[in-house]
Amino acid sequence: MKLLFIHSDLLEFEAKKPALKSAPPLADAEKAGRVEEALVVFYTVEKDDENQGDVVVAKAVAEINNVNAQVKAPKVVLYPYAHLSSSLASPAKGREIGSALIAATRAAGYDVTAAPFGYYKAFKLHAKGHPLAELSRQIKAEAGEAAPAAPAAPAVAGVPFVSWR
Ligand code: A3G
Repeated sequence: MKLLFIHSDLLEFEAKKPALKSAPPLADAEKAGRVEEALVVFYTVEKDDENQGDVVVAKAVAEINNVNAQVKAPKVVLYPYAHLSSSLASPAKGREIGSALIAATRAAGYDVTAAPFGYYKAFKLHAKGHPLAELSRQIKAEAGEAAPAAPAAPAVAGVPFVSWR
């Protein structure tokens, strides 16, 4: 799995049209979003993740914890993005592991917005531009590796972190 983190003032997105035949229709509330003060996490599920989704998801949540321990964003956006790897998981596995990532990130205590999977989307993103506002991570499961216990999110006060501005 590849992750691209953007600590942002604002993300707006809008689903335009399905990119996959398997993309289910979206409820109105799912079609568009606007999130302020978020750690935006673009994720690509890779072929190598297909059989060890639980390990990869647990490691991804640990990376979200590591990054958010530094930037202290009050919200997380999980944004499926097929452009961070040339070795993609199948759409079905991508959706399944993406859904598990959403559930695990919520279970870790984050306020999560999930951008729709399987759609072309317009988006507007305002990155904060501080030294840690743009980071990337590559996550791999070792052969036979068991999933670690789900890590909990570090507590984030309800007040947005302001010292980078
Ligand atoms: C877009 N430009 O990328 N990992 C993450 N998302 C995936 C994957 C994958 N392996 N496969 C399909 N849309 N998708 C917008 C999703 C993702 O929403 C992608 C769309 O399906 C078409 O590939």
